[in-house]
Amino acid sequence: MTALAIRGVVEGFYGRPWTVEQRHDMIAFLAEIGMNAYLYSPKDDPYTRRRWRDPYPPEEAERLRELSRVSREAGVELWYGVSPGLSMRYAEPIDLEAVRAKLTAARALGAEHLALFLDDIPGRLQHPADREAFSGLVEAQLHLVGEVEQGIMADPDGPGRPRFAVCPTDYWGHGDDPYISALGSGLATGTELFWTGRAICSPEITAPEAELFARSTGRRPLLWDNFPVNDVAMTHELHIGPYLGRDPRLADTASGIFANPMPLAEASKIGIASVADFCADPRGFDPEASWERALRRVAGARDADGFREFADAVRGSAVCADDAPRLGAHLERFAFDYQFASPAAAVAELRGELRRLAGVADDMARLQNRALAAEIAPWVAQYARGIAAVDAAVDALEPGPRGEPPQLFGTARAAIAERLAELREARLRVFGDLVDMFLSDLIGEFSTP
Ligand code: 14T
Repeated sequence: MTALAIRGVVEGFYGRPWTVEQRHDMIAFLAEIGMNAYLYSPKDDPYTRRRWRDPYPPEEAERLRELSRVSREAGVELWYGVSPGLSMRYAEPIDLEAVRAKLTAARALGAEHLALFLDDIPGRLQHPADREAFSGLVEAQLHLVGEVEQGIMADPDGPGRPRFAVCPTDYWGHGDDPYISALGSGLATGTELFWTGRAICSPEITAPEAELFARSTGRRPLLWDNFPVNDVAMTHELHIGPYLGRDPRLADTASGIFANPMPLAEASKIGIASVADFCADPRGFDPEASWERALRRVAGARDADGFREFADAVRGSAVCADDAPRLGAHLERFAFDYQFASPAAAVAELRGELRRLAGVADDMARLQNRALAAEIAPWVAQYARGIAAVDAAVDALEPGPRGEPPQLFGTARAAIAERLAELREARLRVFGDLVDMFLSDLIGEFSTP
């Protein structure tokens, strides 16, 4: 059993950063599930990115110091990442010094390891002086990285032996694209290089891909896994499904994994717990079994079964394509039985199931884990709306003789069309496309009369 060396969470999403309490609670959770790293770099902490040059004011500095104390006591290594790329002038000594000062300050506040993030910034040099001084982005960035490597990482007076990781500007891709190959080849030996896989949110990350990355960059990738993150264009999704598509052989071909979570800290624990399982033993990892355990761990034994039922409707994510398989099976059964067995019995059976699911929705408001209940509330409301809409639709059917597919007409059709419009308006993704397609079919949305 080979565990990955670096196993952790990067608070690296866009949106409201976690609160101090959520962060401390998360560190305790990481320790509990066997992770060993927490990387602080919320995109919307002004001092990591937009105002990266500014030092932390005393109060915020104190928070970082406290975070390092909490981490140390838990046995979780604190990393700090700065993102200077939005306004960096690579040829400007003052800016190089400012990056160094920021990272030095982070170490002084207790961060053990450091990271330089160059993601989501202009892909071309913006300042005329930079274009003059460097052949291109790679050369400019290597100049900056070199300063940090020599300035801080080689500091004989600094405490401990820090690790250093770079997030490149092209942080996803095949692993041997010209930018990443050139950047990787220019880094110092021990410097870690982040990679999110083939895509930003990669459905799969395979060992051959990681090997290609390693060959072209001179180092195994440090995986920045954009799971269960739901920021930017994904804010209408709740990512509490299973962790799929990670090659067991990454045990030998990656240097570690940082999972990038959701702004919803409590709900993120589900995905994070499965990433921890994978990191502990990639070859023995069973995604579905790990998921079931994670759901139980976070929701608690009392609520586990109901929560499992709800979670089935929001399994989908970049790594998981099967949305709501349980309701899906019932709807498939219904469509078949309505047409080929007994329409009335098919309606009765589906309505029974829907009544059960409506009960699950009610239970979700009463979860013992209150933080979890609050975070998932918008999706639970959408879940309840979806179930109510399907129930209303099926109730309005007038089952005739067998052989006819279910169809709604007249005022019933109009009423369900309205519910469908409401579901779409809410935009929250629950049941994947399942309920939408079911209702759309019943009202014959796209069939010409
Ligand atoms: F650094 C990277 F590895 C990375 O993933 N950067 C960001 C990350 O902070 C964010 O949470 C994640 C998921 O949205 O993806 C990157 O951010 C993006 C990616 C986009 F495609 C932001 C906007 C995009 F259009």
